[in-house]
Amino acid sequence: MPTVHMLDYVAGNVRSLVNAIEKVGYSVEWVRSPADVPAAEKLIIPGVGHFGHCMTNLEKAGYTEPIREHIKAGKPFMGICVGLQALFEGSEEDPQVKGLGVIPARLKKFDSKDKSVPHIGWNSANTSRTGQVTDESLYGLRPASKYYYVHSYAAPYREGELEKAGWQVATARYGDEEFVGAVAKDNVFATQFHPEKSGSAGLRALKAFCDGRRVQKLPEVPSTEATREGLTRRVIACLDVRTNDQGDLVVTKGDQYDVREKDGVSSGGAVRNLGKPVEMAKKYYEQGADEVTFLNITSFRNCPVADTPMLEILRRTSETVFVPLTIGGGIRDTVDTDGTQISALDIATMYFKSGADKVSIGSDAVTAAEEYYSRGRKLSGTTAIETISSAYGNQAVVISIDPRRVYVSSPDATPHHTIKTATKGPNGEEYTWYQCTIKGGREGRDFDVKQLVTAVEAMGAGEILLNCIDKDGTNSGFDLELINDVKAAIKIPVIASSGAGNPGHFEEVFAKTTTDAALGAGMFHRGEYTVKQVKDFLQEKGQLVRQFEE
Ligand code: 1PR
Repeated sequence: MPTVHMLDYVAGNVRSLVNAIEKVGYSVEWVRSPADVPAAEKLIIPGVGHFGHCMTNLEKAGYTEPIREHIKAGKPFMGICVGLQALFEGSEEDPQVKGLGVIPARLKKFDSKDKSVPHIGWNSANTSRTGQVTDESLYGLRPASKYYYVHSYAAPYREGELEKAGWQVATARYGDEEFVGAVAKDNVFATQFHPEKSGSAGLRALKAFCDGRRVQKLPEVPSTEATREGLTRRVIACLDVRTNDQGDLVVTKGDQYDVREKDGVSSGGAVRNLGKPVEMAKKYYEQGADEVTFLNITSFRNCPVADTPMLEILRRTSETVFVPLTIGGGIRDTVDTDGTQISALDIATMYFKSGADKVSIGSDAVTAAEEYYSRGRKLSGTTAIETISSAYGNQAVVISIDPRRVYVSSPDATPHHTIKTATKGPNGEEYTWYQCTIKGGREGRDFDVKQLVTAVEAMGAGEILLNCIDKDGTNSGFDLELINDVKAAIKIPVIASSGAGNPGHFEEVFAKTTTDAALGAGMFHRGEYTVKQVKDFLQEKGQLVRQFEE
């Protein structure tokens, strides 16, 4: 296999990038010291985390000069995400830190006034923004394709500016901000999106770089409608995974978190078995799922941490599924079966190395948030949320919440934040608060969802996975009241979950709330609808979606 060189300088999920490069027919040789750079013909710099952290690491390790030399020598260079940002002069994220200065512009934070930040999801990298019809594709980028982005800082696009300096630019739009999605000039190509997480569209861009095919012919010139810019509606497939009574790891699905069969005698109350995790993840990827989430719902039971079968599931899934993978369950400081202390950060690191892009924290986040308030809203710096987000970036930390409705007759009946609800309680109560639970809904806490989300946002969480026990498995639609209430409290993106029973429920949650993504489980697992049917329905209703590309 021909090779490309990749810089090994930051923590993060480089496994997916290696898998993607291998998938397009190349093998990776690691650059482990500055002395290795001159041997590289094609050099890729991945990047995660903060701009300052990335640049300081590069500088400290002595990489900046060799990288400049590589670029100056005209050898192929590709920067990905923070690897693209490193090429700029600097960033508002860490104003005192200098970039490589190859691109004459600076990065700015997205404005969170009217939208969630970070910008997470699928957006364009469109080289024909000025409306000129072109039949050329820059490094395989297509104006109608969508690519996976996750970042809070971006280079604002100002028409003509970078072009004057000889750069070709592919753009994306988030709210009313237009920004640089990809840039290319001579031997340099850089993407703000993650090609390794962008399905076939991303693999095509990686392959074009590896093959050295800067300009290609587009198979067809797309219509203006097909090139609509903006963040697409994100549809996520979720797999609750656990070992069944025979010891096999299966995808299961509960009704209000009860995953055992209800037909008593014939099934013996066995754990519902809906299929095999790796195969099902691949099926949903091919139906167009924008992300796949695995929740280990009986995390680390009686198993040495390093042998947890979820690691193998991630390794195998990340070889064939090129969209973001989230893993949840058991992300907390723990004691291994041999008595060794193992930190939440160590566990997360194992997952990232095995192919996860994000980890999802449930029970531990509730405990950490309760402690945050008891300290007088002070950060400790030692929680799983803080340690993982400072090592891997906020975007890598999702908080999974399992709330339950607690009805009250009036807001005065509880110290908790209530909402007036259209779905009255069993005794006609008109108000409800949302109680946080831990251990998969087994234990309720004297703590409400608003307290939790505001605390975890302050602690550095990047996204909220908002379940609802009352709705889970009911096929009756999402809890729109809960979603709107949480959205109003925080700026980070929210994934609506629990209750999806048909494509109309997805359309409803996107139309009636400002949720950033929506997740389904049972309706997909039972084969009632495919992810593609959901996407087609959203598209018919005028909502912007990404369709699976071969
Ligand atoms: O507490 O950090 O170890 O994480 C445990 C994780 O496992 C949490 O994310 C928690 O939500 C999840 N979990 C624990 N027990 C269960 C259970 O079902 N018994 N599953 C469970 C949660 C909820 C959703 C589900 C949606 C959509 N599953 O992920 O997929 O509700 O379902 P639907 O579309 O079929 O309605 P920790």
